[in-house]
Amino acid sequence: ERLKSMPVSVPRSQAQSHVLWPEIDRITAEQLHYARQGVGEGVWELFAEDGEMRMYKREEEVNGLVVDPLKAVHTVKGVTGFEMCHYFFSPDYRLDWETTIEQMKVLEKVSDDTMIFLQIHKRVWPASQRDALFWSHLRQVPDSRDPDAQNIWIVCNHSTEHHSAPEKSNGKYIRVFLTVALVCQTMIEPPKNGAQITRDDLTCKITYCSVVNPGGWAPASVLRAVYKREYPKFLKKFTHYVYDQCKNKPIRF
Ligand code: 18C
Repeated sequence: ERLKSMPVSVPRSQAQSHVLWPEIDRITAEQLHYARQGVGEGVWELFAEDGEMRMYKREEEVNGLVVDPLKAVHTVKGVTGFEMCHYFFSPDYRLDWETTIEQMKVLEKVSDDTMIFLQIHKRVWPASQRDALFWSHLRQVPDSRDPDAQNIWIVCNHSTEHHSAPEKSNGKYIRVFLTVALVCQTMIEPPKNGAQITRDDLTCKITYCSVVNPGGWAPASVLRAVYKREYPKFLKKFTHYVYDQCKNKPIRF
């Protein structure tokens, strides 16, 4: 009798009981949808290219502040989408690849796949120093075109508030507002004669989308220069880092 009344499915994420869950669920789904839309139709302007990497932006301003949306695509061999997303999400590795940070703190570990971060970023002259307070959520995504494929992962970061963070208005830093998504899909070239899959058979297709509102005055020309320098630097450094970390380790899907 007791067995009959037990739930038939286990919750997908332990974060489901958290007050932020409806927002996390909605924004992650929106970002996934947005990431999967192409960069065609002339609205996106290519501004950086290096090997397989392409970075596009749209120039946009909100109340006089530059908030140019960014969309990047990249292809990296030898790693899985899970591995990429794992290294992007986990605080343990952040300082290894993130070069814009001065300090990082996990304010709340909601669950294994959801955390709240407070980061202090490096100051860019002549603007005030910035901090960022955001939830970060890692999730595996079912592929609607191939329901058997369990090979797409997303990390979504989105600005939030938290009782243990300084108020954004009286803190030492100007708080930025960000929405960031990293979506990664593993492509597998099936090895011949049913041999075991090796890293040579893997290709990871990456889409990275970001919108950062500087939150307060910052000269547009400096900001666009920082943007143009920092985003390509980030995506190259981060993907090399994951490749190096993984190359001699067993494959993780
Ligand atoms: O996605 C990335 N990282 C994640 C984990 O850290 C997370 C963070 C997002 C970054 C938010 C940007 C915070 C502002 C940073 C200030 C500028 C620092 C530059 C330092 C240079 C030495 O999702 C990877 C992000 C990689 C690239 C970020 C570049 C952001 C540029 C946008 C600028 C807007 C802030 C205005 C600052 C004033 C400048 C005149």
